[in-house]
Amino acid sequence: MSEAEVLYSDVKFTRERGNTGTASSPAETTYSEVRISKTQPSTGLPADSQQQPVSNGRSKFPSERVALGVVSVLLAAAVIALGLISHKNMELSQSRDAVAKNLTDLFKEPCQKRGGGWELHGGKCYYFSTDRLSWELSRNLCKEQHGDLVKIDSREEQTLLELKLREKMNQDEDKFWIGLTDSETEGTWLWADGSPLDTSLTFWSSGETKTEPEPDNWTGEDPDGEDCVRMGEKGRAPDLKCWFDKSCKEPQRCICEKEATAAHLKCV
Ligand SMILES: [Ca+2]
Ligand SMILES: [Ca+2]
Repeated sequence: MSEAEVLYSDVKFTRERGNTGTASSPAETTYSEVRISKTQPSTGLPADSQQQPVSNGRSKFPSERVALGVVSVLLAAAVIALGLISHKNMELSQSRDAVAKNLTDLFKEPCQKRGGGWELHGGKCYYFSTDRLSWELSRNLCKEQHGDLVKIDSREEQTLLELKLREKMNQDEDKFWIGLTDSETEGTWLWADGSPLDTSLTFWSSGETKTEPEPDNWTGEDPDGEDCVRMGEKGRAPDLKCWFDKSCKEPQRCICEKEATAAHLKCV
């Protein structure tokens, strides 16, 4: 055990003197350099050394503060990084949703417009009307929607349309106008755009129930004969042959066609 000393200087104590001398004034006695000993646990080190922990304690604070600062900076960086990652994930998610929606629009209902019902097939847009109109009014209907009555350019297109009409037709007479007519010159078939019919690419019905195959320019219904073409067989058409000439005045459903817009193959 060693002793640490605390110095209190000039401590004054007053003491009553009783009835001696001047009656009422107390005499003052001064005790200077009063020392009070206080016992402290001994470390076995010199006094200077015993004070070391205090000074060491102070010297530790800067390094702890530095450590805390580093941890704080790392935490802040981690929070910022998490925030950035979260934001990036949200952007990616939104982008993915937009792409998915575009793809859905492309393959589901790509040709919706006024009146609806445009369908994308083989890079072309088709509209299968439900209304029944004369050939001329049907053509106007297509033009109002920036198309025209369909022109069949290939066996593939005929195959596609023959198949689609089997789905669309409610009964065997429920046939559809196409853009083919010989109204200018009997027997000279032209497409609506004025181009001549390729005679190697025709699908006239063989007319199983009639004595003559199509086109027969039959006058039984209209004395002017039959100058417009409709197509479709509710059942499968033999070798895709399902074109019939018909009086242009008779109301029929129709197939409109137009180019898909190049950018996304949409029917707008
Ligand atoms: Ca005709
Ligand atoms: Ca006919």
